[in-house]
Parts: sequence; structure tokens; C-alpha cells
Amino acid sequence: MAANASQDKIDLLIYGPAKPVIEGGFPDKFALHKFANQHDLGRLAPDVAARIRGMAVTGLVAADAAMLARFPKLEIVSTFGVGYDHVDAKYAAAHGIVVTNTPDVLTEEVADVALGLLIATARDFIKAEAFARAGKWATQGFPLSRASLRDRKVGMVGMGRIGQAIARRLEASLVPVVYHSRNPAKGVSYQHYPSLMEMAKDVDTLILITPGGPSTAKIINAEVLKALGPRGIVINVARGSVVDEPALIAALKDGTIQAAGLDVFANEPHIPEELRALPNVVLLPHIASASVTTRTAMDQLVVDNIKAWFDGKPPLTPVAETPVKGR
Ligand code: NAP
Ligand code: 8YV
Repeated sequence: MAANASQDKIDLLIYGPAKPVIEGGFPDKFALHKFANQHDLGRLAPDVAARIRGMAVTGLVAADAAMLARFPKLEIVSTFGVGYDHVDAKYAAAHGIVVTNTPDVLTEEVADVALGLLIATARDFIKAEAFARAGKWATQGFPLSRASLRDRKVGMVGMGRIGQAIARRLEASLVPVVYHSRNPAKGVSYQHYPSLMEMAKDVDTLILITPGGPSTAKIINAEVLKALGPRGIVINVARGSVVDEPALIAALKDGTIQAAGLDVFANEPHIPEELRALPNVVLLPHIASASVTTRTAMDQLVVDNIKAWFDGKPPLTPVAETPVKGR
């Protein structure tokens, strides 16, 4: 739906869920054109598409090559979230389009949730809360948790900004940490495993915090889960695509691993019925960054990247593929 369109303004596509901080964040020199999803975008008039110079992607809606190709004058795609697997950054780079994301402002928030999810999963918080709420404590004791952080060793899959923030929390909790990533992380002293399988054999807990996309697709598969073993706990705050979801469900059902705590899923917002029925999972609706404080900072960074670019400055937080250096 076209809003304050005008030929002498900078036309921006606002694409995805409605966000007051983003929609209200642009000065008058911009004309905003808001579309909620791919279906809604079907109503975009060709003359407007031809004028679009900037795009704010406000959530996990796909900005793939076919979508980006509709905007011949596009200069910048500023996307919400640090993960940008929903944007074709390679296509953008090949066409001189800058892509920015929202790193750093969510790091500690997401790390808090990862640790909270691990503790909730290992120590049966959700079942214990339901037990207390149902008034059962008056007549019976709550069973001891089978798992504890006291005898665990965590293998982090990903040791970037958020991975390191999670590892710091684990260290403070006296939990040993090792990690797998393609390259050793700079300035990090935890043991690095070039092989995910070798690490899975040596630990009993995996915390996933990598990007999504082809390079990490289903790297947590049946073999890795078997190597993790029957005390195994998997915490996923990365992307649903990182896990072979049917293999995880099978491993949780037959005791190949003990439990899982999941914030992300293969086909969001849908969680398979089979997974929802399992007693040994804690399920969150992709909320790791979802506080008012952090989401507002992320929204503001989406706006600030576009404003900087059209003020003739470098983008604040360009992604790795982008041909233009950041400030
Ligand atoms: P980052 O600083 O770029 O760190 C990414 C880490 O993943 C690095 O250690 C990287 O190391 C590793 N990695 C990348 N590709 C890999 C591969 N194919 N195999 C193994 N390791 C790989 O990113 P970040 O800020 O920590 O964010 C990480 C991700 O967390 C985001 O991309 C997003 O998917 C997810 N996330 C989820 C939520 C949520 O709400 N649940 C919130 C924020 C972020 P190498 O490059 O050396 O492999
Ligand atoms: C957001 C995320 O919830 O930053 C990320 O990569 O996954 C989350 O912070 C996600 O972008 C939803 O729009």
C-alpha cells in the first residue's frame, strides 16, 4: 500500500510485519511503501517498484533474488535481525546492493535466553511450574531432575558474538565449554574442534548458535545425535534449518538423546505436532531477542542504516558479503 509517495522523495519499501519504530523513524524526505508479505507485494505497482531505492525488511520475510530483482534502482536492504539467511546477500552483492543487519544490540539478550533455556530444559522448570501451579506440592514431592549442569560439558556450535556471550555465562556457572566452527575464533581460549562429530563424541550438551543457510543446513543429524549419546541435551537458538528436525524427534522419542530446548524450528511459526507432544522438550516461539528494549534497538538500527546511507555515509552494520565497507 503506497503511503506518502512523491516523485522528489526517496522511495523506501517497508517489507514485513508492522513496526512502529521503523515506520515512524524516517524523516519527511522518504516516501514509505508498506507491504506485509509476499502475497501483499503482489499489489505493488510497477511505477513504484521502479522508484524504490531502499528496503527495510522488518522480520523473517524472504528477500530472495527474484524479489530483489523487481527493484532496478535498489541501493540498500536493511534487515531486522542479525541472521540474514532470508535475504539473498550474494545476489545483492553481485548487483551492487548494500545489505545491513542488526548485530551486537541483541547479543546479551539472546545469550540470556540460551542459558535460561538450557537450565529450564535440564532442570525441568516447565513441568515443575505446572506442578506447583496445579497445587500438587501440598500432597506430593516433585521428582528430582535427571539432568544437572553440575556434571555437563557443553559443545558450542558457533563461537561468534552470541556464542562467546553464552560461553561467558557458562564459564561463570562453572560449566566446561568447547566449540566447533569452521575456523578457530580470534581471542578465544576454549578448545576448538574442526570436526563437529568429534566434538559431539566428547560432550553431552550442544548449544547451536550459527547462521542458517546452506552451509549449516541439517548439520545436527542422526549421526551427531547418536554421538552425543543418551545424556545428550540439544539447545537450538540458531535457526531451525541447522537441525534435521525429523531425526531430532526420533532421537528424543527413542532415548538416543535425553532432551532438547528449542527457540527455532524448521517451518516457523509451525511446530510439528509430534514435537509438541514430547515430554522431554522445552519449546519457545523464537523469542530469544524478543524484549521491548532489544527489539527497539534492533528496529532503530534498521532505520539508522538506511538514514546513514542516504545521508551519504557508509552503512553502520553491513554484512560480510556487501561490497561497501562499514563506518
Ligand atoms: P556471528 O558473530 O557471525 O557468529 C557466527 C558463528 O557461527 C561463528 O563462530 C562462525 O564461525 C560460525 N559458523 C558459521 N558458519 C558455520 C558453519 N557452516 N559451520 C560451523 N560454524 C559456522 O553471529 P552471531 O551474532 O553470533 O549470531 C549467530 C546466529 O544466531 C545468527 O546468524 C542467527 O541465525 C542466530 N540468532 C538467533 C536468534 C534467535 O532469536 N533465536 C537471535 C539472534 C541470532 P566460522 O565462520 O569460523 O565457521
Ligand atoms: C529475530 C533472530 O527474532 O536476529 C536474529 O537472527 O533470529 C531474531 O533476533 C528474527 O530476526 C525475527 O525477525
